[in-house]
Amino acid sequence: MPHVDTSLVEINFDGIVGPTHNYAGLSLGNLASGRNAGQPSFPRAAALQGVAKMRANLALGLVQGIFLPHPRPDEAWLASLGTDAATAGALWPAACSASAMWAANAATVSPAPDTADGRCHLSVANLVTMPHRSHEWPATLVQLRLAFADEAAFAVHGPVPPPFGDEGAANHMRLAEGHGAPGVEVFVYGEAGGPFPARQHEQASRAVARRHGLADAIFVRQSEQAIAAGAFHNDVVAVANERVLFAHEQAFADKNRFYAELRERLPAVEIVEVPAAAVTLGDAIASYLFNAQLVTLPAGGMALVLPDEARAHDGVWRWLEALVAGNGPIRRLVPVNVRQSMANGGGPACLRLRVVCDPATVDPRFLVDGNRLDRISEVIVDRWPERVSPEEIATLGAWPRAVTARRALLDALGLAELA
Ligand code: SUG
Repeated sequence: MPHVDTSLVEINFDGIVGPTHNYAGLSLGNLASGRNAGQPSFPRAAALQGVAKMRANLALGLVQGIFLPHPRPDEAWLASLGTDAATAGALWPAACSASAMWAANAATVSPAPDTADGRCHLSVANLVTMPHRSHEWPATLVQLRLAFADEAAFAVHGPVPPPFGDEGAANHMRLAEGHGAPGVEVFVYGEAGGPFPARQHEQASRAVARRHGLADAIFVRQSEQAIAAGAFHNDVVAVANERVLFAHEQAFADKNRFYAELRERLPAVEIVEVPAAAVTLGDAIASYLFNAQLVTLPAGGMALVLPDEARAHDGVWRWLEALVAGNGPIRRLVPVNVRQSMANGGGPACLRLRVVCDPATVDPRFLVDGNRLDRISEVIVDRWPERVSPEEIATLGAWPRAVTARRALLDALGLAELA
């Protein structure tokens, strides 16, 4: 039996949806982003949906963390491009994007049992493929360095240098006998050639694995069919938790080789595969059933925290109900409403970054209980815009209301140093 460190638990850090949340159609290959381009957005509802999801996770007995919205519009980024709010033109929507909410793209995390120096390693993702996401990493890095400042427990790395695109944990899965046991880390990369950009470069994945000092890593190519069908990240077609891999049959380019490798490294692995005959790739992407948080419940068994859209899809829901009725490890379905995020291609799993660590080693300002979520909700209700349209965004100037709203949240959480 491998050594299991029982002080280590999985914490889900959710990105709080910022006050500039909008639909600008910025992500080629992300079908929801394209479909909803130009629609009005509802930042207050979006942020409250995120808070409700965190409450649902707390109710399951899970430990919950947060990341804060970034300064948007990003004036510093515009200045580095020689422009500003008045003259940004086509760069303006990218400067305003609230895309940092999708914390699964914030970083790749290798828990302590997997790394050579026995610390939990985090590499901030460079997100270079999409302009609106490419300027997230500096503000993410500041938060990672603050939340995980304990150098005995954590090592926080800067971004992999361009041109190697790295989209963080959305293309990374960890399989282990338990959170506190040594794990196999799986890096899923894309390859250019299809109709949409492949956002995760193999060399970025390999660089992260080397920097984290991983003893056991597997590199797997995402299938071209999956990217072409709209799976712009692996977490749209697969998710793993402890010894369970839950994946679509067409998620990987060479699944037989991958599964064989996985079984060799982790004989206890359980692969729950959804056949294309039951759920097509198109239906998987439309319903986002794989963009679920697959979590271990404190009382035992696993739950899938999935979007309401999965329940609304008859075929998908029937398949899932049969799954939990069987004798497998996934015992419970927990649908949540994250519709505002979903309309930009971000499901429950996109909104969170998983970090396996001892909660006592994390800056407590980044952890939440019911009371802290109440405080966050109050600021959102008070300060977040109810509705914004793209026309308004185009004529807002520097968007002072968004700037003061974010500032109020930082003050309420004792994180004014992030201003
Ligand atoms: O990078 N959407 C995000 C969604 C990210 C989802 N993350 C994971 N699958 N882990 C993206 O495509 C849309 C922004 C816009 O169009 O306004 C956007 O950036």
